[in-house]
Formats: sequence, C-alpha cells, structure tokens
Amino acid sequence: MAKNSTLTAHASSSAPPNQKGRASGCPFSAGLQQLRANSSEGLHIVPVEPAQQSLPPPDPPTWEGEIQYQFSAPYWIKDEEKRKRTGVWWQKKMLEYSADALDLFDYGSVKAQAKTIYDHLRSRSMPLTKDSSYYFPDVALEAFRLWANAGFPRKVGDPVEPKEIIPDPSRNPARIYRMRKDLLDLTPEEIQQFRAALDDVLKVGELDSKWQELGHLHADWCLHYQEATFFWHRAYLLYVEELIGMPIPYWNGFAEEASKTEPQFDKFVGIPPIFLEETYIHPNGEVRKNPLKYALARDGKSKDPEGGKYVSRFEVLTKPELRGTKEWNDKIKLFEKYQQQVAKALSMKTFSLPMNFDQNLPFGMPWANLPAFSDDQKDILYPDIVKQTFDGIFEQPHDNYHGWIGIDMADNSYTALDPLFLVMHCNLDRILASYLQTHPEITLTSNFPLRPFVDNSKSLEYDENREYLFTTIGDMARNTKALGYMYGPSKLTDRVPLLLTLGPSNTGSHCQQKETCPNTARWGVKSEAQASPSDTPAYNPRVIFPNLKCTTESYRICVFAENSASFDSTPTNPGFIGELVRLGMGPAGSYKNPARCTRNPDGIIRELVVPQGAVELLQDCEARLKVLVTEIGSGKDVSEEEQELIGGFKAYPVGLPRK
Ligand SMILES: [Cu+2]
Repeated sequence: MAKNSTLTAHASSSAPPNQKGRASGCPFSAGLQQLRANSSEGLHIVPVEPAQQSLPPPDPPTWEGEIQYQFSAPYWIKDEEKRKRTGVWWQKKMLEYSADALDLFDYGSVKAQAKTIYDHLRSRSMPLTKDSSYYFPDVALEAFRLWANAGFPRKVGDPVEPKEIIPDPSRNPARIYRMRKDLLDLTPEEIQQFRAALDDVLKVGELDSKWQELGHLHADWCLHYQEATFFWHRAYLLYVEELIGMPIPYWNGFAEEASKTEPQFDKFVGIPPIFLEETYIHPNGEVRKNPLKYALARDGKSKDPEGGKYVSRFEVLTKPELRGTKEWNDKIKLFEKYQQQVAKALSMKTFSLPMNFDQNLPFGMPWANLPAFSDDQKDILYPDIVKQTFDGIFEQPHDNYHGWIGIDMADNSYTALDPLFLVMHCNLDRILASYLQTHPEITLTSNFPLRPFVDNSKSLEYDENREYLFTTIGDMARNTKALGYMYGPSKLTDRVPLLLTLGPSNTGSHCQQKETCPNTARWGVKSEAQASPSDTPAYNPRVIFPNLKCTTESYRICVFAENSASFDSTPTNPGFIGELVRLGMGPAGSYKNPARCTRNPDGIIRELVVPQGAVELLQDCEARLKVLVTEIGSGKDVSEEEQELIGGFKAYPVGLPRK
C-alpha cells in the first residue's frame, strides 16, 4: 500500500557531517549518533549500550485528564450537542441496567468495573447501537487500558502503580483465513496449484472419482428456489475447499468490465482464459490436459448430444474465431442485464420467503422447480411473491449465468461437473456475503438442515438419520471469517460496491485491523509462526520516536523497513515493524488537558520493538525506515509536509546488530 504520504527517515542522512564517518551508514550506530545530535538540541537522552538502554515510559492517561471525558463527552462524536447528549444517555442507561449500578461519570465506579467495561466496549457489545461511529475507537480503548494498568491515576502527578488489570489485546493470536481471490489476481503458481488439485485430488479426468461424486452430490441434493439455496451452495464450496485444501477463486461476473464489448475490455469478458487453455504444466513437470477445460462430464458423457466425454460449453464462448461477431457481442452484453438483476436483489430489505412461507405446502417445499436454464430466463418463471426478496430475485441471474455458459452448465443435473461451476458460485457467494454483512437484522430459518453436509460442512453423511447433525442455514449464515474464509478485493469494478468487511473501522487506510485486512490471509495458508522479540535477546533492536509532543488529533503510525516487499501492516509481512498510536488531546473544549501537554518540553519517547524479519531487512546498511501516518479521526493519510509541520513522526532505528 505504498502511498505518496510517506516519510523516509534515515538517521545517517541527517547526522552531522563529522559523525557520518563513524556511523558508516549503518542503522545501529547511526541511530545513536542521531540521538546524540538531538540531545544537544535539548533532548536529554544518555545513550548506553543497546542491551541495557532503557527509555522512560510515557505518562499514562488520567481520569481527570481524559478518561472521564471518554464517557461524558466522547470526542469521536463530532457534533458537540450530540456528544454531550450521548454521554448523559450512556450514564443514565448504565445506572438503570447494569448489575452494580455502574456510574460512568464516577471515578470509583468505573475503576471498580474497569475490566468488564473494557471488555464490553472492545467486543462492541456496548454501547448498544447500529451506528458504528459510536463505538469506542481503538485509541480510546487503549487509553482506558493504559490508565487501568497504571493504577487508575486520578490526575497528572499521581503515583503510577503498574499492574496488569487489562491484558494487551494485540497478544490475541492472529487468525489466518483462506482468501478467495479474484481469479484475475491469481499468480501462475496459484493457477497451477488449483489445476493440480483438480487433477490429483478430485481427479476430474476419471470416472471413478471424487469429481463424479461431487457432480452427483449437487444433482441429487442441491436445494433451489427456497431460503436454503445459497446457504446450501456455500456449504458445497466449503466442502470442496476442505477436499482440495485451498481457496476457490471467484470469477467476477458482477464486474462492469465483464459486460463490455469495447476492445480495451477484451481480457475481462467471456469465459476466463484459464478455463479455455488446452494444457498446463503440472508441478511434477508433466504437460497435462487443462482440467479447467477437460473435466469429465456426468458419467463421462456430455449433455450435448454432439459432445464427447468432457463438459461442453456454447461454441460462441469457446471458438476464438467467433470473438467479436454480433453473436459474441450480444452474448457479452447479457451480463449487464444479469448485473442489474443482482443489483436489484441487493437492494431488497427482505432476505427471503421463510422456509414455511406457505402453511399448505410441506415444510421445505421450494417455490419453483427449474431443472434447466436459458441465458435469459423469463420473468414469468419466478413468482411475484418472491420478487420483493433478495434471494428470490438473485435466483434469476444465478440461472442466467448457468444458462449463459451452457451446455452442461445449463442443466442442473450436469452443471457441477464443469469447473466453472465452482468459480461462478464462488462469486455469487461473495455477493451473498456482502448482503448478509450489510443486513445483520434479517431473520432466517436457522435450524433448517443442509443435507448431506455435517460438521460445519467439513464432511458428508448421506445416510444419516439424526437430523440435528446436519449443517444448517444458521451455520452457513455466519460471517465468512467465522467459517474460515474471506474474499479478496476484485481486480474489476463491481456493478454496485460490495461491502465485505463488517463492523466499525476507526482506522485509516494504511493500518487496517488485522482481522479485516485481506492481506492478513494467505493463499492456502492456515497457520503461521510469528517472529517474536525474544528471538533476538542479545540486542534490543527498536525504532524510536524521540520527539513526540502534544497534538490535537490522534494518529496511527505504521513503520516498515523501506526495502520491505510490501507495505501492508500485517503481522505476516516481515517488513512491517509495528504500529504506534499517538494519542491526541481531542478538539479544543472543556476536556482539553494542557497541563499534560506541557510537562515534557522536549516531548516524550515512544518505541517499537523490531521483529526478527524486519531486523534482517534493516541490517542492510542502505536500509531506511518508511513511516506511514493516518489521522485516526478522519481516516486521512498525513502527507510528508503535514508530518513535518506537526513534528514527532521522525523515527530512528537503534540497537540493531551489525551484519
Ligand atoms: Cu447454481
């Protein structure tokens, strides 16, 4: 995420000329040289050998300084009137509802329940709101935690009694998700891996295979034209991923570019090329038939009477000489219609007709039965009663996508044998995920079983008679991350923007929450080992910010090795050194605390421990730091010039071992 608003700090570049020789351009000594240079300007630091060097901790927040105002006048609520009203409302409601008549305006009351207050605020169970801008931002939570752990100082100058009341939440283990990528984003290795899995694990070219079983599983068990439809297909995709041990990519048929016939969109339209190529090179070096094209059809016989043993698709989409003809152009333009249908589905407030919508019908009876599809399914096939629901409308473009590809894809009994089924349904699941995440209020028939999937769709039981063991609609309606996967951003432009991260984001573009940043996840990786500071006990490599002074706004500062391959603030990025929150005093008002600002005329020092991966990068004598700053309140990037104006964003590496 390299942006223009970067600050490059290299200690030796600003060290006095007569010290440059001693620094030799290496970060270890150069950092100390710079500290010495700074100390002559009024910053009183006595440099010692790295292992013993200890820096004074910053002052903790105080109750009178800021903590009380986080409850009575929460600064992240911009409107002043609203801010005060909110504080009074919170206090009143907690007095009424909490077990011990918690008074949020009372020092003793908040202190006594600090841990549970923090936990409720952090888990967003409080405050009760649909508007995420009311939630305590990370920076306010961190101030509260530091205050508690410093012994709840009432005012500046009170003795600090460090004790861990609230543990550091960043110690929570990182979670890694399967990331379903836009197939246009796959690397050649990922494409090869996907093809090899279809070959070796599912054996798409063999009759006695898991592939054939999957095709029959879909034909015989899939649910359609009912609330369970897209949850059943979600379960199916999860089960396939469990088999192949990697995420299924999505084919974005909801992208505007995929519906355009102008030459500049040529590589985004039609069946994706990786499904049309003849061969590929298997990881063992063999040249093999491309399994994304040559997949055995149902029982080894295509639905197409003139077809052979492999799945068939419409010629207009597979014959290169038909590209650009009127027939081709008309075909491509159909996507715009499908996309408008999907957009309409997304605009519906109601998700579905409930499974028992008609008491005169057996429970679980679908509202339609369409075993085969054209590429322009008639409206009349879909009853009026479903036309006010998300999934009722969504079924029609779903059927159209099937019918568009043809010939095996257009028949429900043959369709799952075409590998396009996986990537097409993956995209529909992405759209479903967006709908579910933006509609937390919908009600579903949670306990409805999605046979034959069991164990959160990790396995199958065809002949199970204990209904309660089956995976349910409720299981599959959870946030995708609870199910172990997430969607990477699309290369193209979705017809309407999809929202695929849930919950408040008080962080700026550079420093996304670990849990929501798509780059946290790796292709096919399920666990990770994180570098720990204890890996380098002999030295104490750190990055220090020596001149932090009082600011109005709060900032999130992400620090990277400049020679890092990426600037994603994720624990899996070895070049990411860490992030620092610089607490502002808030906008001018009664709770501004100038006393705290003036105590240290030279500012304070903050430091970050450099993880092992970054130590190696910084050992390069040319290595510099890259500092990306985001203003937390507005989420805006802070440009280099603004950083200079505000001051305190210059970082220096210290304590690095020489290479
Ligand atoms: Cu389908």
